[in-house]
Amino acid sequence: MTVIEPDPVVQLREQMRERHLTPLWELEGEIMGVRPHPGTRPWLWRWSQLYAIAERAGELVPIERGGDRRAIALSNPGQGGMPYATSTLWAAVQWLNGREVAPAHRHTSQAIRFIIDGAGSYSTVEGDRVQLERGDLVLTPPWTWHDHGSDSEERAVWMDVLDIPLNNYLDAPFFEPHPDDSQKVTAAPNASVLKYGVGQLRPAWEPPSLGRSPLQTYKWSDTRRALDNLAKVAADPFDDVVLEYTNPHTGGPVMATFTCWMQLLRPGVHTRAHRHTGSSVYLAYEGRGATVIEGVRFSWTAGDMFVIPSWATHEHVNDGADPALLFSVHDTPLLKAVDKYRSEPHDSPDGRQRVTGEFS
Ligand code: GTQ
Ligand code: FE2
Repeated sequence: MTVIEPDPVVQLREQMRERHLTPLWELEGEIMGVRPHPGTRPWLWRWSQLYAIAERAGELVPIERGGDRRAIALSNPGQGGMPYATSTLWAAVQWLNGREVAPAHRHTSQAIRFIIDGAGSYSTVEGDRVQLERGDLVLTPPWTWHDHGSDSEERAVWMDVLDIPLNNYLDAPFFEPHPDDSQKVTAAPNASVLKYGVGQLRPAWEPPSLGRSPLQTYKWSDTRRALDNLAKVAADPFDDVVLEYTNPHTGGPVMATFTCWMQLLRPGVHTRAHRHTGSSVYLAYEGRGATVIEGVRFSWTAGDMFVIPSWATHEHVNDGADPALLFSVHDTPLLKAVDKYRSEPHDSPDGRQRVTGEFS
């Protein structure tokens, strides 16, 4: 009879398991990838479907305390059933019926809205009320009171983007309902636009606002003018005529964790492809075109929303006769703040990917 001694390595492994310890040598590839393999998938939501669903929710579902908003989240199929567009970004279509109020609250997730149709609606942020008009970008910095409402009979609809997934990952969420549905308006109409809307000039008695943008609303007429002016003089090989919305006092992004862009793809433009760390959410604002993501062509028309995951190679195409406009939100400031931003151009002579399929 030979007694079989238990294998000491197997024993050690068992002891580790019992003590909630894991040896790196058994999982190195999983835990320290040689390149990003995001769960987030390239995906696109069609405006016709977003609109029909939101409209139906407007008929069936009242806005009540608890949910507070009639917002419908883009739920990326690679996010394991979570209502997240990417690993850092929440994106939603929000629908407000005429005469409705979406009650005041505040949270540590920062938010922006990009207005698709304002139709007599407003948003109040920390006592500063602005009319929402198509193409406006409205900021809700962390922990600021905000409510939305309508002075007309018509519905308003817009895109929300928040850093909810990031905030939850960091175990940093706080939320508080305001005692009143509508907070008091304490500022003159469009006060922040009147005070800070000409970015190169600042009220001389005030110190610059460094942490976040003092401008609450970026009006579409200003954005459009800047875009048309830029198109006369310069463009980027990867993104064509593209503007970043900035904090006018710093030139930096509007908030800490994500940044917003408005981009004009001129007729006939086909950009070079590249990839970078960080994820993005897009709204096709006007016109039509396509974005090739990892070899798959995502054709879009106005109102469609789509996602580009981290490190996914992408290029934009406008093969039509009219300009196409894209609004987008990127978590780049976050990646840069933690020193994890990396980018590279696509390695092919013409800078384009080989198209292997079409998203459907
Ligand atoms: O409008 O305040 O899509 O608090 C998600 C959470 C919108 C909002 C969203 C929110 C809001
Ligand atoms: Fe909110």
